[in-house]
Parts: sequence; structure tokens; C-alpha cells
Amino acid sequence: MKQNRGMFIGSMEAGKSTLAQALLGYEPKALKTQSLTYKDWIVDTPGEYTENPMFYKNIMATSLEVTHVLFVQDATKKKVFFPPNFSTGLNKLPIGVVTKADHVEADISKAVNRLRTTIPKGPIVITSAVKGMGLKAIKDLVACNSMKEMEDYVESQEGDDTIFMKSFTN
Ligand SMILES: Nc1nc2c(ncn2[C@@H]2O[C@H](COP(=O)(O)OP(=O)(O)OP(=O)(O)O)[C@@H](O)[C@H]2O)c(=O)[nH]1
Ligand SMILES: [Mg+2]
Repeated sequence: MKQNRGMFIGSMEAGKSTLAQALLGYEPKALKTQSLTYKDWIVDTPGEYTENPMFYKNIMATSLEVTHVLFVQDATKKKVFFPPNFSTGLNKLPIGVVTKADHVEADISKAVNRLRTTIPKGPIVITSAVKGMGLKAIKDLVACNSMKEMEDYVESQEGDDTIFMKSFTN
């Protein structure tokens, strides 16, 4: 996936940077992201970019530099921060990511439903940076070059850590 790159967006403290570090094989250190951060194939954004609509234009502009946008939803948080169908407005391959699956307060099915409102079509990966869960699926999906490839990938997987949604059904 040499030229493929992913931008991580999601609310403050959602676990974007911790996941990015786990994907790149670094020891995670929790530090608030202050600005756009480029590391290897990952573009990490501050949670403010997602929480404050004033920054949507920055998300739009930065998405032009990547092949995939990863929509990060904290499994322990009730709120959806993305506008409905946000992924459709960004013309890049979307990947939904649920973080903190290991957490005692995680509600994974709720988090998946929240991502459904953001991503009408695309894969969702359940992750835990703490346990290393879902990391391979994210890397494999970022290596895909089309929605169809991502769909075929998810269908080839066993287990329920990766889910593919064809359409907005609920
Ligand atoms: N239990 C658990 N906690 C996690 C996990 N990933 C991140 N956290 C915790 O969540 C908090 C926020 O993590 P960050 O990775 O800094 O979140 P962020 O989305 O980058 O936040 P901003 O940079 O503010 O936008 C930290 O205290 C992490 O330790 C996880 O997989 N499991
Ligand atoms: Mg961060």
C-alpha cells in the first residue's frame, strides 16, 4: 500500500492517535494532537477538526491528499460527531473504525450504528489499540484501491471484527 494513505478523523479523545501509533508500531503515548500530523501513510487530525464545523473545510482540503478517510467512533461515547452521510461528501474510500473495544464501558453495536449514519456504504472495523485488535484489517483495507476490493476483503474475513455495509438500512 505504498502510495495509499489514510486520514483519521473523529472526536477529541476518540483514540485516533493511539490507534495510529499502534498501526505504525510505535509505543503509544497519549498526547493531545494539536495540528495535522503526517506520519508514514497516516494523516492524523486533531479532534477539533471533527467537533467544530469551522474546520470541515480543512478536512475537505486534507482529504485530497489521501486515498482513504477513517471515521473514528469511540465505543464508550454516546454522541455522534459526524454529520449524516459525511463520507459521501468526501470523495475518498471510507473506513469506519470503532475504538476502545476492550473498554468496560464499550458498546460496540451502538458505535457501529452511529457509524452507519456517517458511512452509508463501506467497511467498519472494530478495534482496540490496547489489545492490537483490528490493526491488520485496517492495514489491509487501506491497501485496497476500490470499494469493491474492500467489500471482497471483508467477505473473505472470518469473525465479526469487520463489517461491510451495503446501504443505509436502519
Ligand atoms: N481502553 C482503551 N483506551 C484507549 C484506546 N485507545 C485510546 N485510548 C485512550 O483514549 C484516550 C485518548 O486517546 P488519543 O489517541 O489521544 O485520542 P485522539 O483521538 O488522538 O484525541 P485528540 O488528539 O484530542 O483528537 C487516551 O487516554 C488513550 O489512552 C483503546 O484501544 N482502549
Ligand atoms: Mg490525537
